[in-house]
Amino acid sequence: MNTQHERISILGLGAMGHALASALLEAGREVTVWNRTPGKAGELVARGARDALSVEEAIEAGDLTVACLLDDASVRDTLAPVARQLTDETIVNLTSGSVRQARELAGWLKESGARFLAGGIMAVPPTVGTEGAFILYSGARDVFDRIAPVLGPIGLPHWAGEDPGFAALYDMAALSGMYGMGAGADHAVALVHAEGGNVETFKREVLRPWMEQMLAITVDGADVSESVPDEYNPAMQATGLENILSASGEAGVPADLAGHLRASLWRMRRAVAAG
Ligand code: FVH
Repeated sequence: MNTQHERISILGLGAMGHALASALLEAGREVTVWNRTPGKAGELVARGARDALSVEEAIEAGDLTVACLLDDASVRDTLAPVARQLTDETIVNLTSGSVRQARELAGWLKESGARFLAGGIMAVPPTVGTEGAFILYSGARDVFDRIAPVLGPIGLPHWAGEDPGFAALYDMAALSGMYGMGAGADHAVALVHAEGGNVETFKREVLRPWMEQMLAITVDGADVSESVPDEYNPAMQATGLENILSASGEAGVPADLAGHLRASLWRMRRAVAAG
């Protein structure tokens, strides 16, 4: 089938689902959208999207259906009632989740007779469809080969392997790297703040250029082994790390990067609880 003429249905019009639909419309694709809470499709409909009244209608309207919902449970909630309609349908799940969830969903959809691809979106809503955005996919290679050009406008398709859990694996691992970087940055500004420095100036003039300079070296140096290559000069690195711990102790800032991750989680949970 001609890529341009494949009809795409999007389940979920949160910030990300909306951005996906928008990028596909922009590229001239035929798009149908569905959202649990009605009334979110207005601008997309004005640009040519069809607003489905039910999940059944959305799946029926598309040659392939993309789910972009909150979590694995919401995907199950949405697809379980229409399980019998899924035979021979192509479902691409771009909802974030764990490796196990992706494998289990793949198994369940296979039993339902659907063709399935799991995905992970390496973009945020404003960067969907822009240079640098890419989408991880894993599952059946023939499904990937078919849908990659169709969904190309949302981000560069990246094949992560036949195991349906691998898109989630790479997604979660990459997010861990990102949040770890964030935890390091949180710790850095906490130190500067505790010692009376100007956080904004520090971020702009020191932290950002330094992290940009060190990004490739940090990623290339990531390792699971206990050994340290000689060229890393372990004695110098050990002194450097001791200096950070001393500076943290003097400033009264816990040098516990996992603690910064937990603090971020609690900050998000408090925001959710506050509505
Ligand atoms: N936004 C981002 O920056 C990240 C970037 C990387 C990928 N993530 C993942 O994308 C999924 C969707 O994220 P989102 O930003 O669109 O999330 P929300 O704006 O909160 O929208 C959530 C949608 O899910 C629907 N929904 C929630 N629960 C259910 C349910 N039980 N049954 C059916 N639909 C459900 C919700 O519908 P409604 O509340 O409007 O009725 C929204 O459409 C996510 O996995 C990210 O991790 C985004």
